[in-house]
Amino acid sequence: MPATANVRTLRFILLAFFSIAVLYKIFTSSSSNYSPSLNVPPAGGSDIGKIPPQLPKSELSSGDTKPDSEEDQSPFSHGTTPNAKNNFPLTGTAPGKRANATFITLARNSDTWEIAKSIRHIEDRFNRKYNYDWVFLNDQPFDEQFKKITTRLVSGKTKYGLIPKEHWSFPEWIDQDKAAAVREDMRQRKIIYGDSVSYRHMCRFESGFFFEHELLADYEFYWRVEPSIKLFCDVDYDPFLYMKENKKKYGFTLSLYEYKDTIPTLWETTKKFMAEYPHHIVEGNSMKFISDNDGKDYNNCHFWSNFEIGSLNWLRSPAYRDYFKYLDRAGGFFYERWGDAPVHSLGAALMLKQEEIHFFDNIAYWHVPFTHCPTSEEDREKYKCSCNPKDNFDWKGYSCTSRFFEMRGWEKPKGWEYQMN
Ligand SMILES: Nc1nc2c(ncn2[C@@H]2O[C@H](COP(=O)(O)OP(=O)(O)OP(=O)(O)O)[C@@H](O)[C@H]2O)c(=O)[nH]1
Ligand SMILES: [Mg+2]
Repeated sequence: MPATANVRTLRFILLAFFSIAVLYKIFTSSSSNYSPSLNVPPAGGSDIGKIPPQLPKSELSSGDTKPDSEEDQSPFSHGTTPNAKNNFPLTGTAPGKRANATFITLARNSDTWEIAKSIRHIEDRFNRKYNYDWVFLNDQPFDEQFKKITTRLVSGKTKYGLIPKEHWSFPEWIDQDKAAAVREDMRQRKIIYGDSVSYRHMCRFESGFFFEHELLADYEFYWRVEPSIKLFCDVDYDPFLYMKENKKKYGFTLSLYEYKDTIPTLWETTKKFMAEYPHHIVEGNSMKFISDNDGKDYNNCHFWSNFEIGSLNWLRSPAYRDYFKYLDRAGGFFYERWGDAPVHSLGAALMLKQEEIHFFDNIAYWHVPFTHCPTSEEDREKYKCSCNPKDNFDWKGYSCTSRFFEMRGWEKPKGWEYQMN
């Protein structure tokens, strides 16, 4: 072999040796970050070129959930403001008695995932500790997927009911041509849901029939839950028991003005009912909440019925049943587009005493597009609320809650002025 070839071979060997040494250094120094605490085998020449070791799954998860005793020594506790532990009591089933009550949801199979979200809000903030039942109603049979997902999420018993045909159809006295002409007119005037038949069946059902369903027969109180709602605060007391023990019949969180074009003759019809059934109108009612001139006109104020905690016994009373039958005969669910919110509200305002209607100020609630967030800073702290108080609708121009407070002679809570706009 010529001398120049020997020199080249020697240079190549030296270069290769040098490269291997550099690579060895790189791999051993990077893997040393893992090795001391996680039992990674010591890096050696045989590991060069292999994939660096991964964190074992068991180590990853145990890092997230440290035993309590270790918590105070955590490096992350320095420079933070940890909550006192007893502010977050361990959760379990709340002790004590329960009311005879259930959640109630009207939904379609296509609402599965939106009602799933609502259920998680209710369960996480309240029901996982109280385990109340949940009744689901539908005008079509619920499919297996709906039942599977909702049963999985509810901590109480779930029950699924089909709505009887006569509660979800046109009564025989409705003139179909007249009803169709109204829908076409409302479509042209772009009135929301104005051309919808199913929305009208829904409003009529929620106004007068849901509480007649056999699955609700044995319950005394209900809490209505719609798809896509949110709760922002813990509900760490039992609102059903509160209703029972304080003789409340109807509870709300949001109130507002109804869209006049959907109820042109609802008040005239209600006035006729009042004249024919004066014994159903109670003394000490809430006429002041719904009228500014002692009943001559309706000011369109109503409680927003997508959230309600109420007494089924009241809805099943002769007074409310007579009222619904009277309205149904008049045909306004189909010749106009009467909503269940003003119907329940007028019924509650006229047939209940003021003290029987409860404002659930400490239940922070959202249904598109309105938020109820407690005005009081103390409540928002006590119930661990995540809502921005500026979003609170109560004191804004389109809300009727100020009127409710005025009627009751209540002072508005501290800080309400900052939430007006
Ligand atoms: N089974 C069934 N449920 C319905 C139907 N239409 C509406 N619902 C339910 O009735 C309730 C009210 O309907 P929504 O569509 O939420 O009416 P809304 O709250 O006035 O309007 P949104 O602003 O769209 O929420 C909800 O619980 C719906 O899931 C229907 O055709 N069949
Ligand atoms: Mg809704």
